[in-house]
Amino acid sequence: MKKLAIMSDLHIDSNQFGQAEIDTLIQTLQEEEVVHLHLAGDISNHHERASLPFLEHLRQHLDVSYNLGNHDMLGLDEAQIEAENFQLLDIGDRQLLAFHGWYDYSFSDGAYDRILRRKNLWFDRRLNRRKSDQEIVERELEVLESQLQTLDRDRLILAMHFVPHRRFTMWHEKFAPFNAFLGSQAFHELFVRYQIPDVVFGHAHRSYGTVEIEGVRYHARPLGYQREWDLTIDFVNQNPHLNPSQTWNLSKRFNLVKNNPHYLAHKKEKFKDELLGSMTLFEVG
Ligand SMILES: [Mn+2]
Repeated sequence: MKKLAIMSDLHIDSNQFGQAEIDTLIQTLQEEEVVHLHLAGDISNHHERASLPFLEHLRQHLDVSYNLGNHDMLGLDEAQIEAENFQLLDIGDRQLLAFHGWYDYSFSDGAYDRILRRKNLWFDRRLNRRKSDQEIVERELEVLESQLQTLDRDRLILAMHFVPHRRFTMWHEKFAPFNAFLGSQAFHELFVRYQIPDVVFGHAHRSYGTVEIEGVRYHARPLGYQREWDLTIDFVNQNPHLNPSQTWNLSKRFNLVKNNPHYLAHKKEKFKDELLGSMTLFEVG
């Protein structure tokens, strides 16, 4: 059975993907009979220098498509971002509509001026989008709805980068202030109205698996940063002597083990499982 795989948040630059990681990814996809890989954003911070060569490499082995995440947008102008948005692809007996998405602060109950000040601490301060965040979301919704009106929704899969429902926002007091920049509830409302069966998204580096809300099946299995990977968290848990302060700070935990030869061997052994856990697979005939 041929499959479509959707992954997100590979962050190949931060995660230092080299030949070994790329080979394991290709091998894993081939073993799963994946004929098409879609990447739902945050491939890297360097779209032209890092992501495009990576995508070309993958395309020697299977079909690859993508939509942009906020990290991919670094250094791109609005026309380049627009040119990559809303791609419609026939993949076996399913149809994939991929778009970037954005955020409109609807996941935050904070005051508007505080949200704007907080944005100066967020990665996206480095992006140069020409419209307000609300205007960007309105435009995404407008184009999306015009497409949904014409498509056979029963076989449709949507892929986007940003978070479409507040169920998938963060509760931790350290991260909750940044919910404003995760996505918009307006996407979910549109999906329900058009009875969309499957939506895959990423952005918030937390894996929820598959969760159905009001008839929409959401799939969230971002890879995220190496410090967040199961294999890293498991290794530190299994080797408490390497973490004498018993910290749960993921950066600190990763720094304690990242050059440890036992960790590197463990990573090599478990990387395929990490990839498999970070793929949403659809049988496409
Ligand atoms: Mn992101």
